[in-house]
Amino acid sequence: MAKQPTHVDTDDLSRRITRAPFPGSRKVYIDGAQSGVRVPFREIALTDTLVHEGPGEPRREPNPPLRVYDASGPYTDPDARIDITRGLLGLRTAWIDARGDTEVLPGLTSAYGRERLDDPALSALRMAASPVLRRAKPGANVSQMHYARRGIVTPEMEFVAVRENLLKAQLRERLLTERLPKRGHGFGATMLQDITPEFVRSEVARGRAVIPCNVNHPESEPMAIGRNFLVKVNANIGNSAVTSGIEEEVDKLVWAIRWGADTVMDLSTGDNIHETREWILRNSPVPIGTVPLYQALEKVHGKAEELSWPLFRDTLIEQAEQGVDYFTIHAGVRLAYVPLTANRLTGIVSRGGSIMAKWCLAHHRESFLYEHFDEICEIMKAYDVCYSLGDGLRPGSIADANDEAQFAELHTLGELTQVAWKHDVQVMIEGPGHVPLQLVKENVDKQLEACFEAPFYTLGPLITDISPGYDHISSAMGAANIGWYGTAMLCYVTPKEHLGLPNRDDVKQGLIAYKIAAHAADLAKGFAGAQMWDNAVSKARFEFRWEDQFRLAIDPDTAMAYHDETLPKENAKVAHFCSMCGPKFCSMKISQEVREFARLNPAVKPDALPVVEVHRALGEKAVEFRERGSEIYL
Ligand code: IRN
Ligand code: FE2
Repeated sequence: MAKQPTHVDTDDLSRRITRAPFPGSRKVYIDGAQSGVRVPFREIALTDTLVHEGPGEPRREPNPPLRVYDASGPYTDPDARIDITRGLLGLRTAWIDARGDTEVLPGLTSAYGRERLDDPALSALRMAASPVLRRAKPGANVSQMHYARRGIVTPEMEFVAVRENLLKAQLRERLLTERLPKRGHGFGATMLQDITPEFVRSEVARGRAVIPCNVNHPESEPMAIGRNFLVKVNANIGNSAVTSGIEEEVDKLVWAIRWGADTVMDLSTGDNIHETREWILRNSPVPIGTVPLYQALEKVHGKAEELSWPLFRDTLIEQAEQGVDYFTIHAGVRLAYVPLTANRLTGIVSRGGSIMAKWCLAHHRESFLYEHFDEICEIMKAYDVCYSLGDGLRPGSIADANDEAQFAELHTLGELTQVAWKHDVQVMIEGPGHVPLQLVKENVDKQLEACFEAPFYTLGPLITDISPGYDHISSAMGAANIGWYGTAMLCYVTPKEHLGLPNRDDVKQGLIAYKIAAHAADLAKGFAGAQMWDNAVSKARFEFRWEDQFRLAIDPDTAMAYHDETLPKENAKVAHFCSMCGPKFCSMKISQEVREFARLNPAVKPDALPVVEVHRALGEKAVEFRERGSEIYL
């Protein structure tokens, strides 16, 4: 056991946090038209294409900068002032107050929260400022779904619309100015229809999308999870009893969002869960999720059978008051389903699921989460916490995929979705786990039907069990597929899965793998504009604009480091080859020369002459080419 930390080393924390903008990129903000929202993007500057037309200086053709979705928050904006000890500015505070349906609380009202605050021994673990706490006025419901269903477009919805519409707006702009061919620019099922604030509202109203945004987490930049929006990625962080402190976890948060995490879950199970979560929430521009059951179990010293509804309820209030945006609630693990797992190869692999199964068996009673579900909804709507209904019976091996236990639970999750929706509480549904490729699609089809299109949020799935150490790869393969079929958010898996607590580097590896999977799914779904990014990379590659290729890469640092490993010199950045094929075997270079040759020798164009003539002309050109010394590799 690590010894209990007694203070937070803020110097160490400030030193750890990575705050540089991405290479060649700047943060830009686009204003919404309705409620003064200011939505951040990353703009990647590109260099000119050099067109060589005969001797002399090449002609320069500019490449317009590319704007991409950016969830990294103020950390990548050099102009933003950040004080980690006080937390980020409350972007949404004014929006929340303007609605007039919340009241300010005198302080934490949960018994446990008050206990922590009253304990002087914990003062050195606290942040320099404590936030203003809010809750719905008696009888009010402050969930985005509630507003949406009453026809209200909130600033949160408008923010999401601007964010999600960026690709389409940019594509349209480019089509006008650049007259791009329609083929291959990301036209597809979703076409070029704008994502309007009204569209976001309607998706939230019908439960097909969620905007997790607790009124006590005003620091968050609103984002949507739903299958008509870009596919999102969640990263899990959090300490455990054996390793890591608050400094490391806050650093992991900032690091995770730098590499593209759209939401982060704090799965801490070790010491000081309450304080760790406070540091994470106050410094997070992305929604934060938790599994409240983990902390509840800590409170009863790991004895599942000692859990109770009042204790769990107090934990929910504690976390809702701190600002957690979504809760994993394993309410689908019903007493009757536990025996269905008896013949499984790997039983129950969900932590939350196994805790609930143990409680149900120990008391031989129906789950208190299932029985008190309406009361949980009352808490959720008082702060706008979104459900992430846990898949406590998900398969933990290829052998157990798509079995009776898994689908029995899924149907209960569907039933609970309707209960939550009666309260106008937002819901997403968690999914597997371990599933072989050929069974992946069935998971999405069944989920959409059983849960009335509530957003699906899956853990991978791993498509094989043989990959310890590389589970980020085998699960990203499953994730790309399940995302393509309609999963709205992908929970990352790191290389440490099944082996240990991920460190900083594992977090990055997991995220990169999942950003690739999510983007691949966006492409496959035909999200208009998604392919602009691919085209920009490919054009830079074909034109040997190395710097552009690096900065457009999903991980610019690694792309550049790998290139420079063999060709570190500055002049290699303009060379028309890399060390993989060398100067003589670069297919891109050869095909550029073929094009150039054809352009300068229009007579050899096959359709310009009769076939015999073409052959003669080609023969002549071949002789001429060889006579000039076959000098194409200059
Ligand atoms: C996502 C989909 N299915 C499970 N997850 C995530 O797994 C869930 O959101 C949480 O972050 C993590 C741990 O869940 P269990 O093991 O307690 O079910
Ligand atoms: Fe697993």
